[in-house]
Amino acid sequence: MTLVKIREVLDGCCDGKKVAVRGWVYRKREGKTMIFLLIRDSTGVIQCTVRKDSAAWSEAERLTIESSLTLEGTVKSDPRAPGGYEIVAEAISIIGLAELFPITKDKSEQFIRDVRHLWLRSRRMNLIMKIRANVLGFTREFFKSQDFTEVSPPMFISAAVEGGSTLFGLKYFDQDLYLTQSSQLYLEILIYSLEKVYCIAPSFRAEKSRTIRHLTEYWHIEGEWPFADMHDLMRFEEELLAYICQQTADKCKKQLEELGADVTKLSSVKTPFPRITYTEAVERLAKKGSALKWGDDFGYDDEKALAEEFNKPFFIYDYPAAVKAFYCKTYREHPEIAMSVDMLVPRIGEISTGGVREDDKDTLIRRIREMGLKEEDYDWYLDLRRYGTVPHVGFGLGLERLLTWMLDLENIIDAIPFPRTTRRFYP
Ligand code: AMO
Repeated sequence: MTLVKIREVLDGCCDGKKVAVRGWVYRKREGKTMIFLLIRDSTGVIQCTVRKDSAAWSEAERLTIESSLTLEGTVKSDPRAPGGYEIVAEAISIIGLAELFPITKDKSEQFIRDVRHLWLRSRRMNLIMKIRANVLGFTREFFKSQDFTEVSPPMFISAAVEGGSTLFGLKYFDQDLYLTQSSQLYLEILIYSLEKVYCIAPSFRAEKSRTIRHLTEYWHIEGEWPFADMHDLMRFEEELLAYICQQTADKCKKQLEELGADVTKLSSVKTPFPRITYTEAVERLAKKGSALKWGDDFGYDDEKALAEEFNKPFFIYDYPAAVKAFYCKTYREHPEIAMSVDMLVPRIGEISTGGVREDDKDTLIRRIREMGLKEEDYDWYLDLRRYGTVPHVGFGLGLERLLTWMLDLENIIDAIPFPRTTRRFYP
């Protein structure tokens, strides 16, 4: 008897063979002479049948949903079985008999969110988490192919990156510190040693927004490199996104289909992406009846309206400096415009922000003061402009926003196993 993973049975490698599978009871249906079990492991779900005259019958009768077990039997191809194969059970050994499992079909969305630790066993969450892991893998592959070095920035920080309103403060022994909102400033330090760097790390935002695209803790894919301009940046970002989407469509096709996601949407992501300036975006919105004026920041509804027109990923660049962070470089002849770029996708709006960083010490000091920040908090950051300053660019892409779009998820909370929002932090 060989111990196999369920995927191997479903792939047709075990037809007619005696096998053992180890997993959990996903569903159970009891008839007078036959018990149907759906058994799941990390790789899939297989139908198992237990006949009344089999030695496995008495154990099968005791089995409850989510009990763990080892089941031995013979694999049989059967077009009626989901996946085309079933195991005719000969022996069952119960490992952990489950108490009455609280998740049943009639349970509300609210309840399912409250028992996240159990809901993560669902087929849906299993598929999402696997695709998420693959997306992280493709991201690393792409950065590596472009000679980037992966680095590990700190999560405890002493000054804001993205403005004070979304900072989480904490007591660090007897000091006041914060949780990082972005690793950008630390990546900027590292370019002076490693040049092209990236990280995939958590970012924290004390954001009260209750939308389908906000978490208080999310995973941030951030890249930074020297001797590059806005066009290099946009080219890099679109190539990264196209690579991730195409690899996912190709390598995760089965999982995407089972999840009901649109594979063609992903395989058709091709470079170059459309690019419009902020000014053009404001004009487009005005044509749709929006009252937004030049200088205002876009809200979620504006972004969605713009994204509807393109129906695929696109860029908006050259934003008003006043709505962007202190580190954004501005045009010498147009100091009111920042060399900043957002990538947007349908339904979600912005999934990444990036730009050229201010590399002139005096201009940076002026921007820090104008934004009401304390110069002394950024002394080390100013050192980077004191000692061998270089033009450089970078961006941050929110992993969960990306997945929400890629997998057509209704809400960002399903893109991460343990979502943190204003109201959710359990377990
Ligand atoms: P920004 O603040 O725009 O820019 O964040 C970059 C990207 O992070 C994601 N994101 C979020 N995802 C989930 N929940 C949130 N609350 C949330 N907030 C942001 C989005 C967003 O596009 N340092 C700059 C980027 C740069 O210029 O390099 C930054 O953090 O996908």
